[in-house]
Amino acid sequence: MTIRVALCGNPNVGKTSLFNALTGMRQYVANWPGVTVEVKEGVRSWKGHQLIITDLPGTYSLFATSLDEKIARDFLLYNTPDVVVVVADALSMEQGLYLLLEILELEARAILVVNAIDEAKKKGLIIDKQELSKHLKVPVVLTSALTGEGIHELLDCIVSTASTEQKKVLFNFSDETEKMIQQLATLIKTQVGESASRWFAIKYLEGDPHTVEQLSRFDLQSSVKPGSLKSQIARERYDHIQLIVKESVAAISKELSMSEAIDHVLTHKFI
Ligand code: GDP
Ligand code: K
Ligand code: MG
Repeated sequence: MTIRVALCGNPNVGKTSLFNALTGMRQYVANWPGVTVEVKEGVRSWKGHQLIITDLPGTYSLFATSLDEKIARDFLLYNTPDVVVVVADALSMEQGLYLLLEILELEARAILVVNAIDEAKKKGLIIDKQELSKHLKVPVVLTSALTGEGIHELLDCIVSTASTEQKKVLFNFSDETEKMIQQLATLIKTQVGESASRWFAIKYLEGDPHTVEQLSRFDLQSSVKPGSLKSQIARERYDHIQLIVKESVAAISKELSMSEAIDHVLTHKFI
């Protein structure tokens, strides 16, 4: 079976290092018409499967503001890879988990990779992948692109995830927010299609410029203002992430208190 895999994540979390570890020398620059940012693809045979892996540009969110973000997002939206590997840095997982929650809204088959686990161990942090996986409802692999830890496990995980059923929406917002998302999704579903309607509704309520422009033809402004739930949606995602991190990260080092351990991983503070 051929499995198309997208590697995505925030800048500087080790995506390209993982990409190199996964594909070795079998890589090339993808020839995507109209795309000026260099995107690499590579192949890897694994247990009878052919993996085609794309190293997407770094992105903090799927809110398409920069060219890099637009490329990553369009690839996920329109090329629909079989498996999306979301790479997070073990020492600043929070922003990576935020991106993962957004990607899950696309109903993608996702895997969370917590990379630089060597650094986390050095700092005395324990990251409980079972606990993370239980809360996020996606497989979690701990890797180090530096030492090679977890690379074979990741390859196995990609193969097994590719054959699982497509995931449904995994994070539910508050009742109030869900109600607005569903109302808007119903309004736009004949235009954008049933399956993408939730995604577009969320992005419209977040005020995503690309979505607002796409939906501008439908005169929704009389019923819902674009961006009206921008901070609400972000806050609900971050609250959820903070809970997950608190349950999944522990300290082994005596010099590191529990709260210091969590502070390492939680970089975002809501005011
Ligand atoms: P990208 O921007 O996500 O593609 O990140 P890169 O692969 O370019 O890596 C960014 C930096 O982190 C480089 O200096 C890598 O050597 C380093 N790095 C990547 N993965 C690991 C890892 O697992 N452990 C450690 N200690 N460093 C890593
Ligand atoms: K780094
Ligand atoms: Mg890179």
